[in-house]
Amino acid sequence: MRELHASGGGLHLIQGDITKLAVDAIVNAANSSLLGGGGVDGAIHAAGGPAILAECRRLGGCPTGEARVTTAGKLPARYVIHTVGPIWRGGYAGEADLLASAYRNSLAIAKELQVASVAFPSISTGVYGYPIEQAAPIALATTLEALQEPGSLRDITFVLFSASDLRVYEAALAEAAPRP
Ligand code: AR6
Repeated sequence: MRELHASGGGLHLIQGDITKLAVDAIVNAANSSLLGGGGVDGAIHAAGGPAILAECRRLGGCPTGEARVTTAGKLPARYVIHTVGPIWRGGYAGEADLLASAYRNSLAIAKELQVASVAFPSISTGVYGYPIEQAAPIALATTLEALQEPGSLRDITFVLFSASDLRVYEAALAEAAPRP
């Protein structure tokens, strides 16, 4: 595990299943219907139970790049922040800005909730096809920025599903924040 401690907070990279994390809020890589799907979205709804989907129904969807919050049902986390990353269309359709917005808007909700710990999956790099080598630096830059800002947020954990995804994030973190 690679950890970086910055101004009282920390950025952590781990391999695992985000549904198991007992953090204040986990982030879901949802689609704009917010009505569930495959990947991490399917895993969160399966483990969290029907209460999350019932709340999602009342939210009436979420545009790409934005985020919404529900409680976390049976999950160990307190909240699920649902965000919608961009579908990869080759890189010239505003994907990078939309991905950064998805992270920033998720973090804005975490700050509104005044939570201390948040866990993210690697948004858009599964079904949505965003190349992980290009997504990781955006994910890390936006979250490192949020940790520098004043507020309640202390710990951000990226939960990577595979060892190879973890290696990509570790390499990107070494680039973003070289060790002294
Ligand atoms: N914990 C952590 N990461 C996971 C887990 C898990 N339990 N399960 C999968 N991943 P994806 P997207 C990883 O496809 O690309 C859904 O159908 C996965 O290996 O879940 O943003 C939605 O409803 C990958 O690295 O999300 C949307 O329609 C990462 O999570 C669409 O997929 C993201 O992959 C969103 O696609």
